[in-house]
Amino acid sequence: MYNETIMKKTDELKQLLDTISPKDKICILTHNNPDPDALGAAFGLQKLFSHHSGINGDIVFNGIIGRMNNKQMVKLLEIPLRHLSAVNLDDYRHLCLVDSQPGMQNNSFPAGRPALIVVDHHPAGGKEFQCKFLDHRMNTGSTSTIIASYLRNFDIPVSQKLATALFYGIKTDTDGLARDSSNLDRELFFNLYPQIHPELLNQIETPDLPRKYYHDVGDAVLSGQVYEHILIADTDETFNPDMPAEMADFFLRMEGIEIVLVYGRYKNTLHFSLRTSMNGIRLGGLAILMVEGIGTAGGHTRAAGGQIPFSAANVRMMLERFYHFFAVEPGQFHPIYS
Ligand SMILES: [Mn+2]
Repeated sequence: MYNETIMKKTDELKQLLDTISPKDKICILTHNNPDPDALGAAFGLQKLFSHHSGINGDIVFNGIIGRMNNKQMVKLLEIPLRHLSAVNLDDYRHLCLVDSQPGMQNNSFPAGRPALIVVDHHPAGGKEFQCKFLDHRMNTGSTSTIIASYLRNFDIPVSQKLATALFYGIKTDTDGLARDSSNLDRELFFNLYPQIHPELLNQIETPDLPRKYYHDVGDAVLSGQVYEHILIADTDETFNPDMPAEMADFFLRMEGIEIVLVYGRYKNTLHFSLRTSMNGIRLGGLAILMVEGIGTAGGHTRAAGGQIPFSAANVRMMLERFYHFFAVEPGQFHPIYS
């Protein structure tokens, strides 16, 4: 069933690419603060353009490359990136967006401008947009999977570095096929594996960490408060805005903990991350609720996050909404060490 869809989509994409002039400037935009899946997908789509149409598209992102793993990925796999602040989107004839959709809060796609190609696996953002080619597959575990299947169907040779990027994108978004994965994810995961660079993948997955990292870990652990299966921690001032996300994953592994909120300040913004191992809670919706009127948020059912301008009042409001959602009170929480 899914193979039929892919073949149909492949034909549709081929027809579209054949209408593009090699002189056209193309921008491949990721969502803000791109994760490995967005980076892998963008890198793969760039290859599709260069191989099929002879166009060297620019990969453009907004925000930051946060996690140490993601920084290593970009560096070691030599993913050519441009920051949105260094380009003018009006200079591009065509805009593409991967791992997000125009109109969603988590990307910088210019409002009202039509897209050439949009490939995503997140729930629709509810806003209408114009697009020549849309591949939106919510039952697929990663956008890298979809892009990798195009490269395979187009018979485009994939370098070791690109294979590693796509593989790492699939691996991180599906937790190594342990969650949210489809047959297509499995297929491409195993198809790419013999082509990856194992040493580089290892250096991406376990990068050297600066001492500041351990300082943030200390803050998070010492501030951690637990009530029943809920844990809340404050990483305070962080060296990297992705620390709350990293610490949220870390705390979710604690025995008995099923819901985690970690927040921390980076410059003048408070970043927070939500994680759960439970079914039936829609964390993306909760994150949006927590920032209503004060910030931006988004995410999946089991992982979500957001940002608000840092102020005591904003932090209080965000926390109050979290407590209210789970019908708990701050006084019920106790330090991890107690
Ligand atoms: Mn993704």
